Amino acid sequence: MVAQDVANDRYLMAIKDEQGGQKNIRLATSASALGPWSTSDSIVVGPGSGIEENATEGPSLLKIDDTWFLYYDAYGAGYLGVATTNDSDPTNATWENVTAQSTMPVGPNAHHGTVFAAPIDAIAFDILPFSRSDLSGDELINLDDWLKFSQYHLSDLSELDAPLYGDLDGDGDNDFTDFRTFQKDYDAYNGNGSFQLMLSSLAVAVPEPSNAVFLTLGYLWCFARRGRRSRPSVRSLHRQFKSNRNV
Ligand SMILES: [Ca+2]
Ligand SMILES: [Ca+2]
Repeated sequence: MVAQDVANDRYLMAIKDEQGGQKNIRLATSASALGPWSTSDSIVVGPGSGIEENATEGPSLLKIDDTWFLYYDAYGAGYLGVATTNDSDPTNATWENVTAQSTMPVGPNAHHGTVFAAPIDAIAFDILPFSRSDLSGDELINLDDWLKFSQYHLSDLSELDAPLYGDLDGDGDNDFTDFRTFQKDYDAYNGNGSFQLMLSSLAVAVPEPSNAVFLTLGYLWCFARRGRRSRPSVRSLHRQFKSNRNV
């Protein structure tokens, strides 16, 4: 599969290399989508990589924001996987196996596949790809889920069924990583910018605010004050949120 590497003014092709019976996946580069191609020495997944030592094939490559995703069929081990890197040069990068944090097709007939980015409403998918952020279980990602997430943000989840209280990456807590994931899922399901719009709507009219809403309002108040000087980053918003929770 060919993907455009805009940052490096080139094209990338994820290939299966079977030389010497290796059956691993590497990246090739070219100035043109039509080639000629130069294959990188670096192995992303498969024998010789640090991610999967069994045979792999069927790669599909995609970049979202600053992250490259390489999906692969680890048919030697019997699963579909995905590895990511944020390196500016993915042909000479350290890749991370994020399969355990992803929702991948399973079953005996799940092989290969091609990935592409598309608006959720354009392909008529339901909530399934983002269902981890549907904390209320109503097959929607909306205000109710945010209120539940924010209520348990930075809380000890050891006595709870953690995924239902905002532990979206399965490491037993509801922290900044989970916050970023919730924000991305919310925007992916409702449209880019919808998370910020939802927060803004809380600032103007909430009939009988719960404790969680009060926290959110405090969060937004800090955001508004800082916004007069400059637009805060997501990380700085989180710091303020964390500060409000500790009051
Ligand atoms: Ca929900
Ligand atoms: Ca977590």
